[in-house]
Amino acid sequence: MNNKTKYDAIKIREDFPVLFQEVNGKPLVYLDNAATTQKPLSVIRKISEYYEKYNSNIHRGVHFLSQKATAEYENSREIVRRFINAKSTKEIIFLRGTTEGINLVANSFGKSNLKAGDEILISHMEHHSNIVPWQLLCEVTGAVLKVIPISDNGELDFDAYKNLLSERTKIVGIVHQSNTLGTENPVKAMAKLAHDAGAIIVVDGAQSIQHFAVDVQDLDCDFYAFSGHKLYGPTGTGVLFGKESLLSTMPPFQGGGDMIASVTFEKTIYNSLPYKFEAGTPNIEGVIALGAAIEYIEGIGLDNIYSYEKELYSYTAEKMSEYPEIKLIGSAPKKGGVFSFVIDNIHPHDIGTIFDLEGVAIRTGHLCTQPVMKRFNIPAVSRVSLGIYNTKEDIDRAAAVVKKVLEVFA
Ligand code: 7TS
Repeated sequence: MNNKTKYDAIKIREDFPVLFQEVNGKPLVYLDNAATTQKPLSVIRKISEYYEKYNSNIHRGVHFLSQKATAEYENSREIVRRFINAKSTKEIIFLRGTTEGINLVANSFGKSNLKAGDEILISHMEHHSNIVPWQLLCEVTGAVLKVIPISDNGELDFDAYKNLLSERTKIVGIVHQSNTLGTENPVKAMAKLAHDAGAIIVVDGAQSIQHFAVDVQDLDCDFYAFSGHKLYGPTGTGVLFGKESLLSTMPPFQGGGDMIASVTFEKTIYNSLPYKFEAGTPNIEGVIALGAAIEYIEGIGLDNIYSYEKELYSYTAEKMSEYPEIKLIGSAPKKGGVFSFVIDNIHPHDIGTIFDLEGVAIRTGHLCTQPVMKRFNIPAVSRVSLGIYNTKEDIDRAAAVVKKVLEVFA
């Protein structure tokens, strides 16, 4: 699809078989895309193709099947490199997801570079997976975790960020787009300041990679982690981009097969990049199908996705504003397709249950961002999160459920 072609969500929907079913007697509406996205047929077929035609272990067989599987796996690496504009495939590490990517940086870079008194700076809107690995690192190194505050509309306090940076700061960890507030953070400007202070920056891209174009060289981030399953690809797959200059100095995260060049009982020599960080048999079919997912997304075009989802978010906000009982959590001027809300005196889990009875899937709870809940003094939220196949009709269905919720609890 080029920029002149009209975005056709109805046509895109047809590529997603799971969307064509009834739930509780109503046609399914899927609005839980921030938790995970559905998979297009091209991804599902790529997984079957692997098992039907060339299931085999990679990087170790001279036989045909192994060579074919290895070529497909490495082709995905090149697809990812191109997708995020990394300089080299040496900088693309395949892992289980965002969580594992951040844990790799904390364990490998963190343990070998941080000491007592050093500081790690994260924001108040981080997902638990960009909080806990740093706390674990602080426990073993004596480093200190510092938190950049956020404003009442869910924006990062950029002045506070500048003030918190110092020669003690060694790592800045920041979410590119918040899963709860939708806030898009100014990663490029943050990277510049982090580098000026002598720190590295690790970006949690779990909620950005599927919504807008990411260029790791332009952002000048040191690490960028994302999950395949939120990018219309398989679960159990993910990517950690890391600058070669850093990865080459870092020790392995795990030891085992594939990550070595030679092993004796006296000494092991590690494999070259990126294999040094890919111990053991990976999710081969998942990584191969992740390549298909990225090609699918590229076929629609991230700029098209970005503008369509912006438009659909505006429609969502407008529809929901018809109910004064709804309180939106997160209204930063720059935000993506995430609408988290609370309604006084109605628990989000009750809201979620009524949505489900009406065939509309949304997420409720603390969304693995308990500090955000505390910041806004709420126990939990209900969240509508948009994907490429959602339509205005989906939003109308969600708004109709809100009406029902208000009637039930009147
Ligand atoms: N970072 C952010 C910003 C996330 O939203 C999530 C998952 C993760 C990291 C972890 O990703 P994983 O693939 O490694 O598990 N977020 C959500 C969510 O919002 N609802 O369910 C999972």
